[in-house]
Amino acid sequence: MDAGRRLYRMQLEMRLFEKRAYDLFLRGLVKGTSHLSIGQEAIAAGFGAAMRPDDWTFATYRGHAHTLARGVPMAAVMAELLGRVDGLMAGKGGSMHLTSVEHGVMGSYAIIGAHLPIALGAAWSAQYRDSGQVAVCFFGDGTTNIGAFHEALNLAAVWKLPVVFVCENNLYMEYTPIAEVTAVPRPAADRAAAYGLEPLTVDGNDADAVHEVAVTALARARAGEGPSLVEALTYRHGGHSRADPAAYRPAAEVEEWLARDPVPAYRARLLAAGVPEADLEEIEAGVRQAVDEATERAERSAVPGEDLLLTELWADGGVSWRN
Ligand SMILES: Cc1ncc(C[n+]2csc(CCOP(=O)(O)OP(=O)(O)O)c2C)c(N)n1
Ligand SMILES: [Mg+2]
Repeated sequence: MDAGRRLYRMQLEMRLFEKRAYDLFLRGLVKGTSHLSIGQEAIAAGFGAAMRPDDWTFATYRGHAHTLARGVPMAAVMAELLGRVDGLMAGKGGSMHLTSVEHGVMGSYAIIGAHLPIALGAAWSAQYRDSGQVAVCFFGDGTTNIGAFHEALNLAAVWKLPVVFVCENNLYMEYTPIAEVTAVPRPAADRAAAYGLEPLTVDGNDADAVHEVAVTALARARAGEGPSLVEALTYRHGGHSRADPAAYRPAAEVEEWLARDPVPAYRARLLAAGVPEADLEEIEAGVRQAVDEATERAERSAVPGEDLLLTELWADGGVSWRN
């Protein structure tokens, strides 16, 4: 499959997977909360397509797309959302904690900013071992106002670590517009200079543009030239989490961004470039079938039994010495 078709397929997988996840939530099958990245798929796809299989992804609670972008099977992610034994973590983690070390998905972190220093640790290990691996760390605009963001950026720059920081600026934190609480218009790019980095912004709704930026940043990191900080401008179509109708957003703003939906825009670009409609329909039918199959497998999978309650838990044995 050529690069354009692949990027279209990846974005469509993310889109249809998350739409299905939302349907399953409405049916009461998805337990716990979940955060969709519908509207932001071009970023996960653009980076995912540019990364080497042994590179690492560090994601947030909004991490379904980033997990799929690394080739994690859809059925395992779907079953995890449903809390079933065939889930990625046997149903014990759920939507906000997707992890697959095998695919380089080094966790989804629900504490804002917590994973930036952790990504540095991975990058430091790659630098020490001279492995050529790169850590790619995704986070939101709101994260740029957390101390860990600044600490991580500074140390990454000082130690020239192979890490790419990707700020997905979707204009909102939970319910607060980022512009109301930030001293500069571009929360990530306008701060890059403080760490000796280039200010990089990209249209986060354009998978080709993101892919191009990703290829350059990854090559830089691999060549020992240190970190990059990319600010990708985008918009989430829905609310912050499943419980949020997002009524705080101006209707005109929502309209404007819906008109820039990355998935139909990419389809139109491929058509304009001469890709036959039938090829796109074939991709679409394939993705629809994959989502249906993943749903069926997830729904058929069993709910974890009590035997799993005490497996894969970590304890430091503290009770024996703390008191
Ligand atoms: C340290 C910390 N403070 C507050 C929260 C609550 N919280 C969860 S998501 C969120 C907004 C984050 O916004 P942003 O970084 O822009 O990411 P987005 O949800 O837009 O992808 C907040 C404040 C948290 N999870 N962790
Ligand atoms: Mg945000």
